[in-house]
Amino acid sequence: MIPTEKWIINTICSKRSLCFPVILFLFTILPFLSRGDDGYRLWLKYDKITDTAYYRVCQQHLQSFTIVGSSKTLEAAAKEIKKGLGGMLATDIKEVSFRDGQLILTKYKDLPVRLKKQFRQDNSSHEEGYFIRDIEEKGKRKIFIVGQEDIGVLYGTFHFLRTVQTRGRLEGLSIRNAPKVQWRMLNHWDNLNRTVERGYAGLSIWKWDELPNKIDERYVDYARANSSIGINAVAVNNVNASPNILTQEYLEKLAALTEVFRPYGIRLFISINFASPKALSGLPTADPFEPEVQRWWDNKVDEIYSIIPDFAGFLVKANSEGQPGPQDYGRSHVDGANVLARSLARHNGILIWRAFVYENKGNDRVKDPYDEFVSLDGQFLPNVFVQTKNGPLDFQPREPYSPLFGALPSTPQMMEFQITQEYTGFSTHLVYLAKLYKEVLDSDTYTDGQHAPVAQIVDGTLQGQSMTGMAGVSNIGDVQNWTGHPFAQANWYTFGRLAWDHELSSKQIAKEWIEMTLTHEPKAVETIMAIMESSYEHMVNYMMPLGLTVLSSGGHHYGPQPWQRAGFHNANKDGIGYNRTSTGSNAVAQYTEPLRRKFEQVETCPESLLLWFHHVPWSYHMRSGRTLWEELCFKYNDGVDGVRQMQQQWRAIHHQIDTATFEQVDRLLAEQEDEAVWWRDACLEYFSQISKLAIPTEYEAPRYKEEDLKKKEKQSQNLKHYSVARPYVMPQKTN
Ligand code: BDP
Repeated sequence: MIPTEKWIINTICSKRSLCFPVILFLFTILPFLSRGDDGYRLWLKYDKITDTAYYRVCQQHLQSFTIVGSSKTLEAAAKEIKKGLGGMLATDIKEVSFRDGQLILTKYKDLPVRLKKQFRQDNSSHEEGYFIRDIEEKGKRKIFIVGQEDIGVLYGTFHFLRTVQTRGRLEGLSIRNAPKVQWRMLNHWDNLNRTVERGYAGLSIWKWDELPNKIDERYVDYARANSSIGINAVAVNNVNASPNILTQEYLEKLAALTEVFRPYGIRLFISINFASPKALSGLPTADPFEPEVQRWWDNKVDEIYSIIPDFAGFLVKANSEGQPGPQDYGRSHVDGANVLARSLARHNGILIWRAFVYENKGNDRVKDPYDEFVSLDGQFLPNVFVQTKNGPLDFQPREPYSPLFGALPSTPQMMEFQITQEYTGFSTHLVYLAKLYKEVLDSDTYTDGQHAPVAQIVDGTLQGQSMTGMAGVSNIGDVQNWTGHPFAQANWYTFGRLAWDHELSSKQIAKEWIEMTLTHEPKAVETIMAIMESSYEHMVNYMMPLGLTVLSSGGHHYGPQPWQRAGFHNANKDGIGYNRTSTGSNAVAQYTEPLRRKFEQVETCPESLLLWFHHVPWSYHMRSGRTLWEELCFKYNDGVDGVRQMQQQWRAIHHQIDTATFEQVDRLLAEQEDEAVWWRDACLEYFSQISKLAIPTEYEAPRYKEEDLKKKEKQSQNLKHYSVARPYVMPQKTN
């Protein structure tokens, strides 16, 4: 039990002479002592093990370690062991000789011959792979963490620490692991002025003005956290990219970051602006067919590699939402991508070209990525990835998977998920996104007429792609706990874990994260798991149920504004929804059979996507027996009830949670409840006016009436702390 401030003061005051100086001292330090967990350590908490039986086992077997070989990566592994086990056992972990070590960290090739033989079956040929084995050697128990390369040793170390953090059994430990996807990547949408596009957790963690001279400790902890979940690449700046990232000044800053990333196996990408040759060197054009443009990129790429020898490559948003691109010169995406890819290939660099393109020509924009890219399949150079958002529209709460997955058999395709919650509640709402990621990865594409989940296209097993990757748009900022909402950390965590192994279940990942981050008390773990597992569907229900999309405000996307979004929901007095069948935009034709037929028929279309594919009469009979209008009312109210249930569940376990964290989440859940009600009231009020149908009386009366909604809408326009898009605007040339 931690003594309260009052108790301490009373006790001391009973000894008069001590009273004044001690009180003065306590007032100075108490605010720091009682602050609680600030969330900075993320899931790498390493607090002392309180389960005495487990503690004893660890104390007996994990007092000392040996590291075979030397490199910065192995040093990082040793540091992590000392920090991790040192924290959990509350003791110093000693580095000792091979003979005495209880825990051995080594590469396979550095093992003595007899052990190499013994472990032959376990060895993974994957360069990032590792195995962990508990064996008895000459009467002593030893745990081996063995990597194919140094980075495998580090990944194995994090896996081992996770095992202890989640109180896994050590006896007979036998683990063999390697990632399923090659590039597991975070994409930061961080601007060079430190604002973060769609970031809700403060400013960018990259302090460009201090770099390259000052290395913030946070960079190291960022690298540790990423490495612990297997992330091996980051693009540090916004896809709406400033050309300045390519100046020598910034390249030097970037080089300093790579020094921090390298030991942790993290490779650097940057987002570039396609018109950089014009903006930086005054070339008259950025036309990819102009030899001087190719030369410019060659020189720039050479310069980058002379400063950052293991530079990974470029990420490019071109001809999308006002960004410059090859189409400005009548060239195709292939033409644009290949000019950059050619320069990068000379150094084994990679180009990631985004498929998020749409023209705003009044057509159904969800068709654009497929229409633009399918005909280009097979024409990109081998070092080009096409990066495709999970759905065909834009990170909405629920979309069908993007039909580009499966449709580019000769092009490596990188999945792009959003971790930051642009359309899913900012950093105010508790929404566990593993559910969304899994739903997409598990979607059957029926490519080539066979069962083929999106995951098998992403990991290359179905179409034999040589490069594979998964990217997540980061939710990280410079606030103390990195992500704003403490549960938003779980989305960063889950993204990394799924990118490493998409077969893990959302439950499994949630359990790990909870035990590493919040509590080990079984009842509380169960309850939090239930909260997390249900949270995604609640959010879909109170924001955009039944396949509705983009009902959020324009610009900042905070809060509901369905009255401004008619083009997305098409509600009128007869019905609601976007007709994407053959009688409408025919986007359904982009899916293979039997999906096409399934989506085309209103009777067979999954109700969760009904209004994505169909315009449906308000009186349509749903499977529940309700009419569509009644179902909509039910869903919105159900979503709100879901949040209230999460509040109750959370309150029921407050004794098992650190006080500061408990209170923060409790406050946020109250805000989430209010915003869920706001969403429900705004959407139902508006759709009720359009459909001329009343909200059934069985539901609670709205909290927000029309005039309140207007007020809220106005207020939200002025919310400064909600980050908004600040695309880079090309400077006007004056001469
Ligand atoms: C949209 C965001 C916008 C991004 C864009 C993108 O609103 O800020 O720039 O996606 O992915 O969802 O490029």
